[in-house]
Amino acid sequence: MSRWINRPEGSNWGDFGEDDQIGRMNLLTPEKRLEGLAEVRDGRSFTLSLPLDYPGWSGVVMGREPPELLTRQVSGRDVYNYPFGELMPGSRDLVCDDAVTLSTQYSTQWDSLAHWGRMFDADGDGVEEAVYYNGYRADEHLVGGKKPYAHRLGIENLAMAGVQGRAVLIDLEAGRDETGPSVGYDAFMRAIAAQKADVRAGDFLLLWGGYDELLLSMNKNPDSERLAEAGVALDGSDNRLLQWIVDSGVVAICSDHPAVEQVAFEHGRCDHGASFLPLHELCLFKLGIHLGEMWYLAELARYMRAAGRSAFLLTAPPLRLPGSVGSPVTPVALV
Ligand code: UVW
Repeated sequence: MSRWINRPEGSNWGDFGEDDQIGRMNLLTPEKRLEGLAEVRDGRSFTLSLPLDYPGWSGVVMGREPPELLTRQVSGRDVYNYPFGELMPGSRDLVCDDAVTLSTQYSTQWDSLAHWGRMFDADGDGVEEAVYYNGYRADEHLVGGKKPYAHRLGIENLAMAGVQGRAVLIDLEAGRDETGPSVGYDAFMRAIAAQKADVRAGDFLLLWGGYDELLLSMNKNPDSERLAEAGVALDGSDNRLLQWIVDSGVVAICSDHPAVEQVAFEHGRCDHGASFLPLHELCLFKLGIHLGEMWYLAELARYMRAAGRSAFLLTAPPLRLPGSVGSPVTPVALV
């Protein structure tokens, strides 16, 4: 039985198949991967992750906490500098192991399509229900009916999609005017034109606005007000910009900003029916475009600017963590 009768206006639900769980990643074909490979000219690589204990705040976004390393014990001893001779007499080996508790979306991360849903009458009975991309529900996937939750649209789908292909980095500063950190359609077009960037269907779109360097300079003691004032990000309320995303065919959008789009917390409310984060709604809920957040892009951006280039090969698989809504990621750009 189909999960939906009504699909949201402007969505592509069903276009990639009734049970599709990866959305636009379907456009990442073998040809696109070869296009990515063809952009490699210098053989230099850039690691696009922050240290995962950044930003340094605690509980600020959806209760997310920094990672906590733990040491396990065997026979009452920490498995740290552990003499293996305790288990195997005669051995002179030493072992260190550890464990970690991790908010999967605390730092450099992928949002899976399970991250953002909305209330919508998908089954056409006049009553709204809680649904996600392609009509998937969250509540039917509990493991044994209780926590931990495991979402069928979770990050494992992305992990198995082979996250490697042609990417284009846009330096948002190049198009921005002095009116603030919000980048709408006009400023975005100016940035693309200034770089003569060629964004194609099937590409990963990476956006740099300088948030990463500011955050690093704060040494895990982030000044949220300064970050909000300086954090260059897309204006998710600009319909022309949203339409550009629809038309572009990009498979994912990744940014050094923690939300990719500006977050208007100060309004304290949404107009009835509106989304609090319209770009999240368009990308994760309607079109199946994965979002990458808090990526470290500064070094790559400077290198590409100096070289007069924008495109490269991106490799960025998330953890293959079944059921998880998000994942830390250590993306690599090969230029
Ligand atoms: C929120 O959870 C507010 O969004 P994200 O981490 O995707 O920016």
